[in-house]
Formats: sequence, structure tokens, C-alpha cells
Amino acid sequence: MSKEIGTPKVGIVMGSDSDMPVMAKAADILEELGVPYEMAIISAHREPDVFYEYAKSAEQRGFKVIIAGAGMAAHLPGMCAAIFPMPVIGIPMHTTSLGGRDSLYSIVQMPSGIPVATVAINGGANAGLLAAKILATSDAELLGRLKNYSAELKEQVEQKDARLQREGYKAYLEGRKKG
Ligand code: RP5
Repeated sequence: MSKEIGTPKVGIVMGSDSDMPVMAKAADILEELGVPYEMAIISAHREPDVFYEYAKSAEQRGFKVIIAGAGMAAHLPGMCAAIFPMPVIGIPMHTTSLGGRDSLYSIVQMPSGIPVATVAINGGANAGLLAAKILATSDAELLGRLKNYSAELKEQVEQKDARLQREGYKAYLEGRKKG
């Protein structure tokens, strides 16, 4: 369990510490948007009893969304969705053997009745954003922060295009290589 800003509203859970660099991107976004979360490493396969307790108690502990990341035979998100009654967002991990398609198919192909909102392979940041957007449906201040976030993204693209128009593509590419 880790970093908290108030009572955690989002549970971030991963099957192994090898997933942490991707899961950290979800945590970074939630911190930027001021959404309290709790992070845990829990393996559905290696410690099913601990996993069951986590998923079973998540609602009572105040979680409104769970972000679950796993790789290979990635059952953690789907099993969270089977037990936790609110939204579950799944992050398929990139894998060396099958490039993450194993994780993606394991997470996205849920049976009817048990949905997992699956983001891209290694899509940690989008998982954090999606969790925040779900919470923003009943939190006007958070919605405002999300709108500012989107406005900043737009501004970044506009600045890049202005630079391209100013410098031309050759100088632009040189600048990218240097810095
Ligand atoms: C999954 O197996 C984890 O989510 C991880 O992505 C993958 C490999 O785990 P480690 O062998 O690195 O612990 O359960």
C-alpha cells in the first residue's frame, strides 16, 4: 500500500512489481489531478486468498474505481471485476514472448455481464485519466481540473505546430534529436 492524499478513491493493483513502471503512470496522473489512490502488489495466481480479501473489501474501503494491471495470463483485472461492483479498468502489460497480445486478449475478452474497461498495452496514463473521468461524473472540481488538463494538451500541440511553421521541419527534427 502506498501514497495517499485523503481517503483513497482509486485502488491501483498490479500482479507483480515488474508491472510498476506502467502502473506508476496511472498514479502520476491521479496525483496531478488530486485524486487519492492506494497502490498494491497482489497476485491473483500466487496468493489467491490475499487477492480475494482485497477485492472483497475494496468497496467497504471506499474505492470507487479499481485500476488493475497484469501481464501474460492476466486474470487480475477480470477477477477484480467479478468481485468488485464498481468500474474496473484493466491495463495489459507488454510481454517479451508475445508482445502483450497475451495480456490484452486475457483482459479484454471478458464474458458478458463482467465488463473490464481495457486500455492499450502499457496504457498506464490513460487508465489514470479514465478513472479520474469516471469520478468526475459526480465531482465538478475534478471535472474542471480534467478540462484544464485537456486544454494544456491542446496548447502543447499548438506550440509544436507554431515551431514547425517558424523553423521548418528540418530544423525541428534536428532540435528533437538534440534535446
Ligand atoms: C503477472 O505475471 C504479472 O502481472 C506480471 O506482468 C507477469 C510476470 O510477473 P513476474 O514473473 O515478473 O513477477 O502475474
